[in-house]
Amino acid sequence: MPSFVHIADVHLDARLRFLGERGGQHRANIRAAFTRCVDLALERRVDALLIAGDLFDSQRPGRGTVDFTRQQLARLSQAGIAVRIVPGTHDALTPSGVYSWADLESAGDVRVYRGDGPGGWDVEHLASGLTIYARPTVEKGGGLPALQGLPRDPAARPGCEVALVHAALDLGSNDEEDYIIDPREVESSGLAYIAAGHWHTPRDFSRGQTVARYPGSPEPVSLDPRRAGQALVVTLTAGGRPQVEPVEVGRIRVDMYDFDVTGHEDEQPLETEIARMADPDLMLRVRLRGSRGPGWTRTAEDLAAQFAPRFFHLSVEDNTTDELAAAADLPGPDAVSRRAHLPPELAALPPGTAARRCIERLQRRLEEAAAQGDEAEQRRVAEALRLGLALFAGRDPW
Ligand SMILES: [Mn+2]
Repeated sequence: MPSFVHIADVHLDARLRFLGERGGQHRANIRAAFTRCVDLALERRVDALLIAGDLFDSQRPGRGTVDFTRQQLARLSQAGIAVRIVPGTHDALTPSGVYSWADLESAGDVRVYRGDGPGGWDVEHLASGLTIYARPTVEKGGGLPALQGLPRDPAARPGCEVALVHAALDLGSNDEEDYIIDPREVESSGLAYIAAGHWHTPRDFSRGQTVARYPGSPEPVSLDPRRAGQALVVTLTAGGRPQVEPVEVGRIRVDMYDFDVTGHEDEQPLETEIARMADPDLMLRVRLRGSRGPGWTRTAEDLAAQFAPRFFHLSVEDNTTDELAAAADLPGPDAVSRRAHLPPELAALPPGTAARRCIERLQRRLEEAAAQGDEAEQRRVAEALRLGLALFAGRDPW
């Protein structure tokens, strides 16, 4: 029976502004993780590598990155392993987008799905027996059902039908900018496997007979402490459920540490804790809250500067009561960038809820605005974020 490696959301050439000078190093980590995905496919002698969108972080990755990608894909082609790619949201199929000029197909048995069939679907039968249904992201999904109009082919081999999609799982909080996967659609799809991308953390959303997975990003591309770092080895079975084996391919972990300064005479206990967590492969977000005693002399910036060399990345956010009150003023550049990544109330919102997704979406917009240098938009979104966080946390924002 056919087997494949399923990855998504690699985000090659991500900007990673939050990492400052370390950004280049982490871009190298992301490349290395992608190389390990290719190695994995070669080692396991699978039939295909399926990439479920956001292989590239933008439509304009560097030439060097595109060449690197082509070389990696060529290694697979030379071993007889097919590569199939569906454009995602960052690398959507647009007239001048990355897939219009990167020429990945010249690497060999590589295909980027362009949605040439009815309803924007591509249907392909691979020599291994695998049937792939794919619909590229051509523009924002507009909240459309991701599996709508999927043209099941009666000629497909039983148990070998796979959908390759880049879409958000619908947990009751639709984001109208994405394609949406309704869990009920999963169950009624009749597919063996749904190879999904879009979520940067692994998730199993199998329903009924259909196995459905997000592999998450091979390396983290934000300070989201939920896990990343996996590729999935999927083996289809005759008459049974596909078997999925997650394999670690990432190097860097992200973690978050909340520290309440209330009742501590000075910063010594905090310093001890940070030192205990030191790890050169860890991105750590330390968040301070509570009210400081008079013995505290060092700022969050001082602490971050002292301990940063012992981590891959360290941020220390000062969310003590006074600081928060100050941050409630109209945001200056520092407050904007702080909120872009690290709103303290966000952790209180359970993952997957409408509130959480709303705030995360605003964060993304804020990062995009910052990346584009659009200050007016930054202020507008920062204000929306401030109000949203306060309201969701049950505070009076005014
Ligand atoms: Mn992505």
